Amino acid sequence: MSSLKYIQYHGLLLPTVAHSAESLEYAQNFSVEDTDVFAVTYPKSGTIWMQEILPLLLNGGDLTPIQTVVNWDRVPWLEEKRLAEVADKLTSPRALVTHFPYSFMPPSFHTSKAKVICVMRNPKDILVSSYYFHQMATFLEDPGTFDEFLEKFLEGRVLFGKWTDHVKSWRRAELGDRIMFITYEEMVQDLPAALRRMSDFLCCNLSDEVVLKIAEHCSFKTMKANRMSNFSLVPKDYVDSDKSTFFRKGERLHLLDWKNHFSPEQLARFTSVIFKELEGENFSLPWSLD
Ligand code: PPS
Repeated sequence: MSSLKYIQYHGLLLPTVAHSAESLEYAQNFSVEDTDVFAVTYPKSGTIWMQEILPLLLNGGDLTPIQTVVNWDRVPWLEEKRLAEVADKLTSPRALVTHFPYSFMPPSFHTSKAKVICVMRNPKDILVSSYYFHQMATFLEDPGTFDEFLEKFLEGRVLFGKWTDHVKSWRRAELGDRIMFITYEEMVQDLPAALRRMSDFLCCNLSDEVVLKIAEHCSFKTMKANRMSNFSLVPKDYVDSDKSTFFRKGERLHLLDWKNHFSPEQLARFTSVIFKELEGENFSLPWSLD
């Protein structure tokens, strides 16, 4: 694995394009405020979607931020280099995203009342999404064959480590009513209902009309066309759009796309490893893995 494309941070692989020793130190020293809201996602679980949703929930549906500020500055990643550039411009209540496992959160997060929305996605669809992302992103290692990438994923030799470690870390988190869990699949199936749950959790007090307006502006179709969110502003050197695009498919195809990629043997191997890793945990997965 090329040392230029990734850095190791306490055992996690992170792409150097967006992370550095300084950005990670900045994240650890970041002063979390009680009113901050974090969307926590393992990569490819709905991060960019939350960068669209959170500002609208928190500001009552004003479209200005999603139409005028690029997603990575609007709701920055806690761990990425950009945060230091834009932190001063964020207005309260601030929204951030992070791929960090729970134990990597900064000390000020633990002493704050900041809230967390943890978005989980079926790991088989994460794997497929990530596989295509690696083919397209020139700043990431070539994923190899699907079979090779599946092994890397199961062993945690991928960005931000093992999916199971990430999920376990947040499920164990002692955050009480500061954290809510939602699935990417719930959001695809009924976005207004998912937004209502998030809005109630964040005490946003939104009318049904505003929730529907937000759902419309956060639909796959609308986001795919929003140049402030569809990565079309990323320099062409970083993405090879002939290979794939960030918004890969149309609406409901996001569910169960894994069925088009896994062989029966791969499915059996994947399921048995994930089940073994989660053995003894006191939560169950919200989807069937078969
Ligand atoms: S990243 O690189 O970790 O920030 O990626 P992330 O944003 O977490 O996940 C990317 C996948 O989310 C899909 N996506 C959406 N699906 C449905 N509706 C909306 N509005 C939406 N916005 C983003 C995106 O298409 C990626 O999934 P795949 O399966 O690759 O298409």
